[in-house]
Amino acid sequence: MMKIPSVLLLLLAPMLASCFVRFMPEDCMDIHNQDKEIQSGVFTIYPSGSTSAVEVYCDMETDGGGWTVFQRRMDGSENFYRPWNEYKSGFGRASGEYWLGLENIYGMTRRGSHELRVDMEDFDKNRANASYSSFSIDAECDGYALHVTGFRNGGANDALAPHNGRKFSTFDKDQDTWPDNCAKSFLGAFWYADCHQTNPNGIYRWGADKTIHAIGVEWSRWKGHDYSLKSISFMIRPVK
Ligand SMILES: [Ca+2]
Repeated sequence: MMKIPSVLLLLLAPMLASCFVRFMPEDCMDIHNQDKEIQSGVFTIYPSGSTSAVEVYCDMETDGGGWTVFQRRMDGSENFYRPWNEYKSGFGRASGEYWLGLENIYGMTRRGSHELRVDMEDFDKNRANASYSSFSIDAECDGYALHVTGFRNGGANDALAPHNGRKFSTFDKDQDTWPDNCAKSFLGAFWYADCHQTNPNGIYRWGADKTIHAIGVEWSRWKGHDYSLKSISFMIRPVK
């Protein structure tokens, strides 16, 4: 067998490596753009560079597809009453209920314009959605403040308007505009104001429940403050 001089291997190494550049999608739109036929499911994306690999659920069908889901409730299997560090880095499983993490959401939206779509379902199989033509969040030093405008009604009405411009709060980090602690009072974590018109990270309660006011997984402008939804998801994609 012919021996290849080691010095030649050293020279060839960068060339060989360059032939195997890994596909590292920044979001679900990158995956969708590479293969328009690919179906919804769990994929690995790199929202903030090569060391930021994270699993997400990609919606490749709704309104043309390419959506990266950053929040999803569907069966009450995951605990969403969690501290700041977990909302910062993310938790749960991409195949089920999860929160992608504020740092990952920031990493995605800082690169350019994004739109947001919120889909929800009640326990009687009714569905509704709310879309926003512009969505971004600030960096952690600015409280991951929410910027959402351009509402389009898909039957759910607008429950996010009062949250526009608000910082993110958890039970252990109160950045809301209320004298008390919204996250503690309504058992969630969100861009609370004083306090909320939607509480997607609240307590999963299987439908109508007035026992404790407004702590459920709710979108008040659709089902009121005392109805906890069967499912809700927040997803974003870049806007050209
Ligand atoms: Ca407060």
